[in-house]
Amino acid sequence: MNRVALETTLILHGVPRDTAPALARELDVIVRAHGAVPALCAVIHGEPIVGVSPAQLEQLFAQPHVSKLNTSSLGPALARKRHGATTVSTTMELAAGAGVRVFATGGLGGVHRNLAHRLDISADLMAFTRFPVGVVTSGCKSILDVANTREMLETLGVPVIGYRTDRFPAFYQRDTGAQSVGVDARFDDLDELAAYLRAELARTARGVVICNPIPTEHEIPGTDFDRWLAEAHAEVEAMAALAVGSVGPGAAVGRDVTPAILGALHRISNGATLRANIALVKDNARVAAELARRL
Ligand code: PSU
Ligand code: MN
Repeated sequence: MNRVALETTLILHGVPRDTAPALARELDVIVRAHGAVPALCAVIHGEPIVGVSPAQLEQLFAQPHVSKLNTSSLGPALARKRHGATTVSTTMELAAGAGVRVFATGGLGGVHRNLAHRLDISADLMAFTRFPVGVVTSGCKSILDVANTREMLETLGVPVIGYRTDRFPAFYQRDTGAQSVGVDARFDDLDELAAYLRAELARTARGVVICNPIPTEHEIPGTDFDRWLAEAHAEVEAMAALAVGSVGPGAAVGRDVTPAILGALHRISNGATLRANIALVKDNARVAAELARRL
């Protein structure tokens, strides 16, 4: 049925609340304009939904807080009839269960930096070994350890495909310069990519990472980004340090790290990272729709 799964964590936690409803609408329009049917995923009152209605989305926006669910916290949220935002891992789980084979996101979760201090690896990566969905993504967020995230996908045996690129992109950047890492195969033609994807998903129970780098005109220069990221990390770490051993407000550990750093970056960069984020997600929705239409 040409459906394209979309996630709600990006909408509810990845961008500021005042931009979120417009982004959700735009993604819906883009997917339809390219010949596919959007299926926004979420958990509402413990019900897994693949194709959230506008009224249900309103309901989520009206909540003061909606938990970000990964594959480990999905089950308890269902059992307790909670609301939840799906991340890449849980959107893949719901999409696979509903027979949706293509999903558009912004960037994957991955291996966080500073591994020696704390082991923090997103459940997104493991999800690719279990759910047969092609995920169109601009690589993994450059707030992560991009090279080690790419290595981890290799270790897990997950195919990493470059759409019109042979580098593994780093979200705000098409490539990571000196740290640049490659993909398993490059496809320039959507028909050929769709044929490969159809065969791969039918042959294995694995997902496929389809890298679509940020459009060149929206790329953020690496030197600007590195400066902003250093500031954002310092802020988030200072907050976390303040809260150690207490339940202090502002503590960002575990699954709160990604939204905290993204939020700090959007602020520090004066909205530049937010604009880039929105641009790349929209382009990924377009490519995902083009693929879904061909499956
Ligand atoms: N892409 C974005 N913004 C986001 C995310 C992805 O452009 O907010 C979300 C995705 O839902 C992804 C999650 O699954 O961040 C990763 O979180 P963690 O590192 O805690 O696994
Ligand atoms: Mn994590």
